[in-house]
Amino acid sequence: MKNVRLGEARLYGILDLGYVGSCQLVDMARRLTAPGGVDVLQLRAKGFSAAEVTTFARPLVPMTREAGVPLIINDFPEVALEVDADGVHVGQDDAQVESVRQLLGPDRIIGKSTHSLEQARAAFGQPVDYIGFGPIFATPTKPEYQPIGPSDIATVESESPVPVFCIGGIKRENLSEVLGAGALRIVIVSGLLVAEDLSGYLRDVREQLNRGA
Ligand code: TZP
Ligand code: MG
Repeated sequence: MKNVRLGEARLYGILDLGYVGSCQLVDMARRLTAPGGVDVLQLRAKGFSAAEVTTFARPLVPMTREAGVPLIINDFPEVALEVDADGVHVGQDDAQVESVRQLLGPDRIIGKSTHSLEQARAAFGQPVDYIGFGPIFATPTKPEYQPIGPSDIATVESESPVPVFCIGGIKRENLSEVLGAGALRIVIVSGLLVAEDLSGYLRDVREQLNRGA
């Protein structure tokens, strides 16, 4: 819920069913949210129905709550409400944020994807708690999107009234470039989900985030 301090979050992970099988969701969520892990976790299940996403989300709610990590549901506000998740993430083509806010009430987190400086500025006037900004680099996780590069990160960071999570093709290997461009918070999807040594990967990323640019 909102009492989670989103502003202090630096690392956002996504359980993406494109990389994780439904049977591995709980185990991967546990590993991602262990101490030293992600600060926010999203469930992203493209191509699955609301009923399926509800089934995936249910066991994640008590375990993420126990870990103190907010759980955000991609695309399905009604599922977030049904399973009592902490919030929802909507894209440019999803429901209007105002109607999602009306459905979820004031206390749940709403995040919105933005893919340009213009879309980010438009989101600043909406009842969102954070924005995603990207894809910064090309990524197989969202292949149909043109990467926007790191050049507008500093402007978005300086203008945004809400936390900004830079996303898209961000890995341990290019993180310093993103931080150097002014990013304060990042999302890593495939980098974490396919890491051979997840805890080592998380440790390296957190070290870089703590060190800053
Ligand atoms: N939105 C913009 S880029 C992206 C999303 C969901 C995918 C990011 O995934 P990865 O694997 O970290 O590049
Ligand atoms: Mg969406």
